[in-house]
Amino acid sequence: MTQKSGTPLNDHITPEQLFFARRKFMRLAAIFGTAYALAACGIEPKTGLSLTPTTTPANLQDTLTPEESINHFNNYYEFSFSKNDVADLAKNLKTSPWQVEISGLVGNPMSIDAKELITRYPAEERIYRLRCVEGWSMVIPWYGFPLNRLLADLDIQKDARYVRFTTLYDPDQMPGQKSSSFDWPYFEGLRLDEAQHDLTLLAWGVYQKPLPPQEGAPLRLVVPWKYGFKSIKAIVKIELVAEQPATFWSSYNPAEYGFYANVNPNVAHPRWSQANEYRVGETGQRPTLMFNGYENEVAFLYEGMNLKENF
Ligand SMILES: Nc1nc2c(c(=O)[nH]1)N[C@H]1C(S)=C(S)[C@@H](COP(=O)(O)O)O[C@H]1N2
Ligand SMILES: [Mo]
Repeated sequence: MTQKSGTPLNDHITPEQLFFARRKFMRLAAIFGTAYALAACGIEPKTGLSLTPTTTPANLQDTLTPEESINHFNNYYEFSFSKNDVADLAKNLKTSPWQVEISGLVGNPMSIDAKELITRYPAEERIYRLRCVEGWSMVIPWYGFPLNRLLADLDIQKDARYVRFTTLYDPDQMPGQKSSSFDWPYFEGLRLDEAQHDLTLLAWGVYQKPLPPQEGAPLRLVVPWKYGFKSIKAIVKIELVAEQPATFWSSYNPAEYGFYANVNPNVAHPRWSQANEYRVGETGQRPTLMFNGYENEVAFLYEGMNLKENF
């Protein structure tokens, strides 16, 4: 069974919903075909699906953001700066075959097709909040597997302290990469212990379907306690490295975007407050929570650190 770290179930996830999720998962296996069904076989038969939803403070009603909104309100600068245009501009992205290189300070480097990688690890549904640094948020039902499962198979060398991720570079398919304002391809990084945290997900599905291109198909990162820009899409490379890697937004504007990018209502962006957020589909604002509401799970990672300096 893949659920560990005692992540409590949401108050709002009822047994009926768990049952429903299980039935949906059976459908998911059918949608994805044999390979994915095989992945499903790795899961304890009684449960059928390892549900590891977010921990939600009792006073916060987290409703899933509609699929339509999730799929048509996207940040993906490889395609457009305009959130509503991404879905259409990305729709022909060729996501198979898709080679992922896993390299750097590991005993077991590999180059593996995304489909094969995905089928190696049992699928889990993870309902996570996503909070963009711009001040909007969603609640998204992802499918994927914890990155730590893959990391455990790599024979990580002892001087590896960070993980670096890179997006596909293909300006013909990703016209935004023809713009010289940015240092393409998109690149991101996590400290190794952040990457190994059970909440850190490699996602390949959303709403019981494979990720659509605009959502980062075929494989993306989801780090729910950090601003959305850490959750890099369309990953082609995962490297274990010794030094803190440079990251896309921090390289573009180091005064405004840091390496850590932990959601923090007490540390304002230089140009706007981060105290509140707009939940897509709602009216008005709601308060932004420390570490996006995952404080109990992740605060230990930053004990003794100055979060204003390490923003
Ligand atoms: N490769 C790549 N990954 C990316 C981005 C991007 O422009 N390119 N945008 C980031 C930002 S700013 C956010 S908020 C999330 C948005 O994810 P969504 O479109 O699935 O909501 O993706 C992140 N991952
Ligand atoms: Mo974002």
